[in-house]
Amino acid sequence: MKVDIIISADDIKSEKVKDKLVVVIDMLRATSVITTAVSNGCEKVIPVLTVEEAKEIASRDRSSFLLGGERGALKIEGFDYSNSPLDYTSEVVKGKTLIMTTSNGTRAIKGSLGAKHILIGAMINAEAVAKKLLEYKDDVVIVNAGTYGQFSIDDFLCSGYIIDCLKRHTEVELTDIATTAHYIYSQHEDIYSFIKFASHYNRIQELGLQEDLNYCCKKDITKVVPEYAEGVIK
Ligand code: 3SL
Ligand code: MG
Repeated sequence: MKVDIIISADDIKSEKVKDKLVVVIDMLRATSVITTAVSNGCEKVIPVLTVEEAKEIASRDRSSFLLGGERGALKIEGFDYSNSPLDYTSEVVKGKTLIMTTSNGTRAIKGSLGAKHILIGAMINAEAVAKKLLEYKDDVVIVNAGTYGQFSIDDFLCSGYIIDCLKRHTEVELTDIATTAHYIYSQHEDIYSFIKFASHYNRIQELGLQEDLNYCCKKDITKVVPEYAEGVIK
């Protein structure tokens, strides 16, 4: 199994993801939100690029559609919830459809169209993602959402952990960037000793959202692996 990494949503090239097994990672916080919502019984998540599109879809059935996401890490005016995974409890999401737009994560998901499978990965479901990749048995491209088109330490570290999980079960052929992600993870298995240098980690901390960070840095608290197909994540 070959494993490669793309470092941000802006760096996705369609020929790099075409027919590949893609894992999209935005551990802070979009893919942690999606994984949490689906784990807690959300029926489906519809990722969209713009606030206007999200509001238009939600207006079709306000009783079963939830609006969630962020701009600048903050709740969007008129939305039900922000991009905090802790908002998406089973009381809130059970049986609902979440319409979601975020700065980087939803862009990375939609930018990966053309892949054979698009899995949603985070620290909280990394081991389960690795197991699903082993089931699908194909070459893997880990798409890091990154932060506003830039490389982001958080997603890279999470990629390293998923590679570590894969390596425990199979032989992997890593590109240089994938080797680097795995090396950095292997030196920082506790996560905090390296993620503390990530600019986005610090932005979320400055907003007083340490509980979100603690939650998103937990490893393997769910076995749910959401998958994006035909416009919806389930
Ligand atoms: O960029 C995204 O998609 C968000 O997850 C960023 S934030 O953590 O909500 O600011
Ligand atoms: Mg992010």
